[in-house]
Amino acid sequence: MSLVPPPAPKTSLVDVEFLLARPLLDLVFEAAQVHRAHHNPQEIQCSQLLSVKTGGCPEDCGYCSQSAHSDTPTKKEALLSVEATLAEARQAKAAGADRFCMGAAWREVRDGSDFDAVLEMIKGVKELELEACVTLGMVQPHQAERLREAGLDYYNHNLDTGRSHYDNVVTTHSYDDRLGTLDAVRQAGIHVCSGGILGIGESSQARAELLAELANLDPQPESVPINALVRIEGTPMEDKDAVDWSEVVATVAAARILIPATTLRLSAGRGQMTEEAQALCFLAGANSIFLGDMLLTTPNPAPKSDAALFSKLGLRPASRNSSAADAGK
Ligand code: SAM
Ligand code: DTB
Ligand code: SF4
Repeated sequence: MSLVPPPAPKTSLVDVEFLLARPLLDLVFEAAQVHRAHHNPQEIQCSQLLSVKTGGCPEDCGYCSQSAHSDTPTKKEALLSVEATLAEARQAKAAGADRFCMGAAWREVRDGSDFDAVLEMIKGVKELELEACVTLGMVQPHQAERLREAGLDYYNHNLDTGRSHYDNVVTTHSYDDRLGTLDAVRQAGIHVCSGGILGIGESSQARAELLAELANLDPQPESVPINALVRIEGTPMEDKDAVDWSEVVATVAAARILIPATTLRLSAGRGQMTEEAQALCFLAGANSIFLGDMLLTTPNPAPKSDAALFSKLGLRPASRNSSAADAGK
């Protein structure tokens, strides 16, 4: 008799399409139950983002302000210094973030002085007792190992959309390239942060494909960002219709049901959502946001308005345990 455990059942495309087609409030109700079985529903993990290398990216991702293929208001800059980056990280910690995420507009990591500087940034962020996350484009296994050795907790690399739509969004790298990077990150023992964007011309099938692809990663990603397109002047997607709030809520709810243990981030696009729509996302299982005035190159809701929203909803940053939160009242 074989002692090899049977493979985990795969999430099929039909399963996800069925979920997304359910009446919205039924879906939210189930997602809220799954959420409460796996997480404290009052706690929201708070990350802060910083673009450490902005613009001039050789990739042609159609949504992105930083692609050299698009003429956008974002201009190319050199890599920030380690000192300037750590000064931002200190401020992020003081403002309540527990994770600092650094983004570089690179196609891929190249060995050399810039990568060495990013490794120093990661070490410095860890010394501040913050979790460290980076998003640097494609990485090879030996580079992922070096990131892990520097203390990196999370690597963000989104699948962005379903495989059938990917070539309509990017042509300079492939879906399998993205999966290869996620594999290198996973093999190095770094937590995987991978999600997608809504509103980039995808069909509901492509959305379902994305969720099935993420749910079938083994192990499932520890962090899943759901972004709604921030329309950037000069990109091929500047005139896309805004994604309806109900579709963001449904996607969040389906992701929570399919990937129950993950930290599910309501990521770019909150600035275009009402408080009520964000509240439904939190009810449906979103339990992470970016704090701070800026994402990478575009604005994020003001920290004051996020604090007011948390107060109305009885939410608190996950880094403040309940006794600390009570003491602060
Ligand atoms: N170069 C790296 C990469 O491609 O993974 C990292 C940077 S990229 C800005 C990280 C993610 O941000 C993208 O994969 C996409 O999901 C999201 N993103 C980028 N521009 C966006 C926009 N205009 N609106 C919403 N999300 C966006
Ligand atoms: C993710 O999924 N969203 C973040 C983070 N990972 C790196 C980036 C959002 C970028 C939004 C557009 C901008 O500010 O340039
Ligand atoms: Fe933007 Fe990243 Fe694509 Fe470069 S690889 S264009 S930074 S999303």
